[in-house]
Amino acid sequence: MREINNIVILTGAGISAESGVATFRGPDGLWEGHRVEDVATPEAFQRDPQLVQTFYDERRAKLKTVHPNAAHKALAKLEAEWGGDFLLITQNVDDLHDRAGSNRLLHMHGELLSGLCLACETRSPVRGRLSDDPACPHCGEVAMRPDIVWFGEMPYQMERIELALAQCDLFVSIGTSGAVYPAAGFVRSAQHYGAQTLEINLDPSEGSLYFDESRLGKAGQLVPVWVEDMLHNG
Ligand code: BV8
Repeated sequence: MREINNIVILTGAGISAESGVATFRGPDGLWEGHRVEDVATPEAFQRDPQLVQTFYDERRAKLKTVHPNAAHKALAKLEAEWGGDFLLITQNVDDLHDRAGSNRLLHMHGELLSGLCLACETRSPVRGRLSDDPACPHCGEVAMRPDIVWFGEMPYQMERIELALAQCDLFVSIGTSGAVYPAAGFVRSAQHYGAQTLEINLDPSEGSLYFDESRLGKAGQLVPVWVEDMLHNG
């Protein structure tokens, strides 16, 4: 086991569950009452932009009612106090890691609080509703879409992610079902480069067998314990 200096963490919807943010693959397999194909693909946006804009407007509005939980806060503490390299990659589009104080944070699937102008390709903060067709603050065109990576679109900053996975000594996956690629493949990349791998999840993920260690339980309980252990015995 090589010494642990560089840590890469991947989070998914499960880390926000205890904050009251719905995860995706509920028993009915629907996303907040919608089929994925109807709200989270470029084709869905072409077909029914108002449905898609409203789906994201409703999730954006909900952010005002939820708060970071102990797991988000513990990861921000680890980043602040860890002596080596650290990168937190999240699949989540909520702002809970940001509000918990994480800085070395990468939203690989975009963010609810950001909008992307299809006319000038500039990103700008969005607090209100895109279904009201606001003009782009940069170019004035009415052509804003959610700054979200839909199915069939390339996740953000993949080169930076691949470099971090190649250089990390420890890869930790928290609160993700391991159902969505390329994120679900990160554990195998990390392992290929010799990193140790740990999964913290309520249930075994689809990629559990690839992890050196799996800790099953709630992130709000297990992540703070793991962080304290890393900071005092890492
Ligand atoms: C792409 C934004 C190609 C939208 C999201 C093989 C290789 C490459 C691609 C594919 C492939 N096979 C299929 C694909 C296509 C597809 C894919 O993976 N499909 C799956 C369904 C099979 N992938 C893509 O399309 C990706 N793009 O491949 O581009 C390309 C190449 C070249 C050029 C152009 C393009 C893009 C995927 C991104 C889609 N967008 N999000 C939105 O949010 O509205 S993905 C979406 O799912 C969210 O980001 C979410 O985070 C993510 C994954 O879900 P999870 O986070 O894991 O959430 P889930 O509910 O599933 O699980 C929650 C887990 O938490 C559970 O395990 C549960 O047990 C646990 N849990 C619950 N409570 C707790 C808990 N754990 C701890 N504590 C708790 N309290």
